[in-house]
Amino acid sequence: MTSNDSNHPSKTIIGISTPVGTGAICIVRISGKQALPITLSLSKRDFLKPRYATLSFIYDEANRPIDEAILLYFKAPHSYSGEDICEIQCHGGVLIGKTIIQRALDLGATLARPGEFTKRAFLNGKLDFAQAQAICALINSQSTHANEILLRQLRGELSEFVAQVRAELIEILAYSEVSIDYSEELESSTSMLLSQKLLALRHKLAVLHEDSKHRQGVIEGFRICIIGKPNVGKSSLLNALLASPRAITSSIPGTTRDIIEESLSVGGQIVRLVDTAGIRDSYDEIEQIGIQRSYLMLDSANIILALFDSSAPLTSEDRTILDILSAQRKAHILLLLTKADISRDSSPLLEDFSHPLLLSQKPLKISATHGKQEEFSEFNPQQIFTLLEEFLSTQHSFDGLMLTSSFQIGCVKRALDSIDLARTKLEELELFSFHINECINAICAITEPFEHSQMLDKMFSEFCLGK
Ligand SMILES: Nc1nc2c(ncn2[C@@H]2O[C@H](COP(=O)(O)OP(=O)(O)OP(=O)(O)O)[C@@H](O)[C@H]2O)c(=O)[nH]1
Ligand SMILES: [Mg+2]
Repeated sequence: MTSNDSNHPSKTIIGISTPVGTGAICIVRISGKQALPITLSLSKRDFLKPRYATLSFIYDEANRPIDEAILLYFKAPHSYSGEDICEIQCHGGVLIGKTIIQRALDLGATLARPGEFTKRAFLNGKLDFAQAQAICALINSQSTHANEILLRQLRGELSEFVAQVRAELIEILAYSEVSIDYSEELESSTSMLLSQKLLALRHKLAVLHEDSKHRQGVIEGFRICIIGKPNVGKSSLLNALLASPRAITSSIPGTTRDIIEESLSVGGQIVRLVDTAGIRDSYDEIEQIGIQRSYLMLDSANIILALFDSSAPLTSEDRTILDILSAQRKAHILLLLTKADISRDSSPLLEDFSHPLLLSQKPLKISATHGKQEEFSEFNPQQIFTLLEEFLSTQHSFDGLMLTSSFQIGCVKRALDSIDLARTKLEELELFSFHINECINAICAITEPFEHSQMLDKMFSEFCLGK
């Protein structure tokens, strides 16, 4: 990084912190050594008292007023970024804020990149990385439950957990290092003790990892994915749940080629509902791409609505899908038997219910189109909504510690892998120490991912502008 880089810490950055568009006020934020001089030049004032609101005009280069605004000065290090920060609360709209920014750029400021104020706060020790991520997620949060979890993370709950795990690992490392220095092997009682400590730690991390993986949707928004072989009725179900003919349906297998994603309200919570291309072996190049996307959606789903045609025998395509579903461990699966209006009780599918997944839960029979039998003549999606609501409410009743991003979940997974490797090396202390050190690095990356500056740039760039 050179000092010419726009995000070099020596530069004074400026950005609009409020959403772009028409609104009562617009907040322009300036952070860095020149924040105060630039704001004084803009307002033609001699000084600003820290933490006091000052009503002042802002002027252009020809001394014409641009706007009347409220100025706030936060003196370093008592500011969000840890640097001098000035906030100019001008009137809203698109023009005034941009004009002030242009004038400040002429006076030496540099445009902030997305997330750069928070990145500076992190680099200046005002926040650790978990807290910075919590802020990013809070801004994008769509539910009050997610807010509660993220506020706890912002207050340092996850950071404390990381510090505690780190301390336990360092204690384990100390035993090993002392033994390397003196005896090169562990006494059997020490070896037993370390093994027990590692096992307890592993359990704690594994529980956190599993809980968080299953509840990722609480923070990131739940994604419900409709999966099944071609022609099983996926798009018809999507349309029925949305109460709108969003997707094309037809009796030709392979009608849906791409992902169709729509928002849906379930019990007052907005979720994403995804229709996919039917999974089967296909020689059609475009259909193959669609099927690949179906697999990707399966990986990212929190809930899978797995469809099987109750009017026909189970096929090899169904079995492939059942095997895929059995192998995945993240999403909650709801099994639905479609076309119940034309299925008979003696349907071959019901006799073929030997797959463990089909035996593990009672599938719900549905009919997404107007059918022949009276009882299914009108599909009532309420049954599915009720099941979805029940699942979502179990997710929200959880109030334990939670990892709130894929990055944090990945860190804990790496820590678990290192613990597993360390436990196999209790007789080879150099290697044991190596894996414990790896584990410390993995877990500490949640709060201090210092070793990857490019990754930091990428992660902060996902923040919104002006934050
Ligand atoms: N009788 C009856 N027909 C249905 C039902 N659901 C869907 N169908 C019919 O089954 C055919 C396939 O429905 P789609 O919803 O297009 O199936 P799909 O799974 O999206 O198919 P692909 O997009 O090809 O993967 C259409 O002719 C629908 O009208 C149902 O519950 N009962
Ligand atoms: Mg379809």
